Amino acid sequence: MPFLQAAPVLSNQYLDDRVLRSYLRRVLPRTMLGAIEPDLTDLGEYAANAWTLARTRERSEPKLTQWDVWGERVDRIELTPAWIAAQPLAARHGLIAAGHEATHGTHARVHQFALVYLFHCASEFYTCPLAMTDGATTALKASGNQRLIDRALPHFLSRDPEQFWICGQWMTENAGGSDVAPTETAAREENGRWRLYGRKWFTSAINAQAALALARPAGAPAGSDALALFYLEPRKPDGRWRNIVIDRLKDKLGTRELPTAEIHLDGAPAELVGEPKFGVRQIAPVLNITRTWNAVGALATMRRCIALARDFGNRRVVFGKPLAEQALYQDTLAGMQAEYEAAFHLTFFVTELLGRVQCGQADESQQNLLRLLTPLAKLWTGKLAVAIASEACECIGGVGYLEDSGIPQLLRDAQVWPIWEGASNVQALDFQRALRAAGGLQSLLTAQRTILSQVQASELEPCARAVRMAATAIAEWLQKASAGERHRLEAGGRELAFGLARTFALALLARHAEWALRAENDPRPGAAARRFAEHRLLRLKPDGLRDATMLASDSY
Ligand code: MFK
Repeated sequence: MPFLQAAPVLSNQYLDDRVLRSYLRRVLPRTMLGAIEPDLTDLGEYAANAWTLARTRERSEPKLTQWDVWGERVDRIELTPAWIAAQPLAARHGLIAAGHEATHGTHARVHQFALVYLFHCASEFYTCPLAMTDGATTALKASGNQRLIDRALPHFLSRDPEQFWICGQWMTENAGGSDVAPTETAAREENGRWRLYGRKWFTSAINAQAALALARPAGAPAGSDALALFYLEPRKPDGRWRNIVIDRLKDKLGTRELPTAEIHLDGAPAELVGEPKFGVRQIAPVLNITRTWNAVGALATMRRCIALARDFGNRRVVFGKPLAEQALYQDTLAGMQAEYEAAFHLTFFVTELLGRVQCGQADESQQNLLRLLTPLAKLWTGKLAVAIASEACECIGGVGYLEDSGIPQLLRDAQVWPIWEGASNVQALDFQRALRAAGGLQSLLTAQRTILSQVQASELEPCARAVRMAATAIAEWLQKASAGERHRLEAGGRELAFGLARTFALALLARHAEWALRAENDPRPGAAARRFAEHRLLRLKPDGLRDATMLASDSY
């Protein structure tokens, strides 16, 4: 008998998901859950099958053909089979619509993001344009531009695959990604119509039927305040580009199925979304929505990696018994699971807040809380997804390092979470921007205390204690850092953001554990909370700047 290893398999990704299902039972009305469960089950089945299918067929990537055989510039893009399947699937499951429809009131966002979480790993990052489309929907609604609302939203929110459109977000240029102030794309008004001229350096999902772009109106001063936000439909009904040239598709570490392009705009017709300035303020709703999608996608990556490592542990026998029965393997999985469960509750709490804010049912403190927690969730989950993907790769060992196991792709793809939509340091700085606007941590600390007051079980006391101790340490650190120069606070910004995210997440996980114990007699969330509390919550440095300048510029 030759030595064989059994490949990990996935069962229905909804029915098999204890964490998601337990959470939905707590937060959703029973009738609503009953109504949406068949759809969640369908997507869970699709996700499991897509994993098997992806392992058995030839890998494909989008292909750009710039010239046709007769010498005409065509810039035609062929999409992967999963991308072709994704558009009708996204429309039919309402992956954007569900988040905006009134049917489930304030629960609309929880419903939508449960769908997104199940779909993401089967989507080959089709969730990227979906995220941008959701963001564009939110930004256009906020703009009050009725013409564009009437034009674009019926497409973005359609459940009809024939009508459904996706929307790109064209911000990044050669001169700047994190900092958009040096944007060089110019907008000129010609014969009563705006036209854009310039180069966009990263345009994700270039096949989108619409896009939002930042550009500087001719004659406007330098700086980011002078940028304006424009809406475009990049192609004519016959598919030809409207004064846009696709220079190339990017050769990326991961997300290779996603057609990310470098483009030239050579008089592309566009429409102003709002006033011809303050475009960053107008595109900010897109950033906050896509950052939420980012956190949900990162969570989906973690869940997928843990599911594969766990299943592998049941199949792989070493030293005479399955890995799953070995103490150190169990301990490794437990650590991953605890981190993921905490991240899950933080991320889905953000979606709950988003639903309430969107329905006008959030007071000022809850609005502040959403603004504060969004960059924290994006920052922490992005980093954690890479760590968990790396750990899962190691769990599966040598085979996990081989391309056709599918695990390296998960690891490479995971690396995008901390980068796009603003890298970790951008999130840390955005959190400080939000903190200044909110006038401090009050809304976050008050919410955390309220959540913690619902944790009564004695077995969860170590968790409550860990939250209280961390909150005190953070408040003291912040008070000291805020009293100094701003760059001292900035230097500690990453650790402050991680610490707050982890502490708030522990409070949420402990609250869910309390409910699970009482309502379902399930001790597992409590075990996850205790385990997470044992992990380090904070790594605040007494002085973020001490030694940093010297070490950062180190050379022989
Ligand atoms: C499942 C898949 C999900 C992910 C898919 C994503 C795929 C998309 C791929 C990409 O396109 S990646 C490119 C994304 N680019 C970024 O995320 C940009 C990163 N940089 C930042 O976020 C910077 O912080 C920013 C460009 C916003 C800095 O710009 P400014 O102009 O220097 O900032 P400033 O002056 O502080 O803010 C201008 C206004 O915007 C202010 O409002 P007011 O004018 O009313 O004072 C800010 O408060 C507001 N603002 C900025 N960020 C905000 C915000 N408001 C709300 N929320 C925010 N996050």
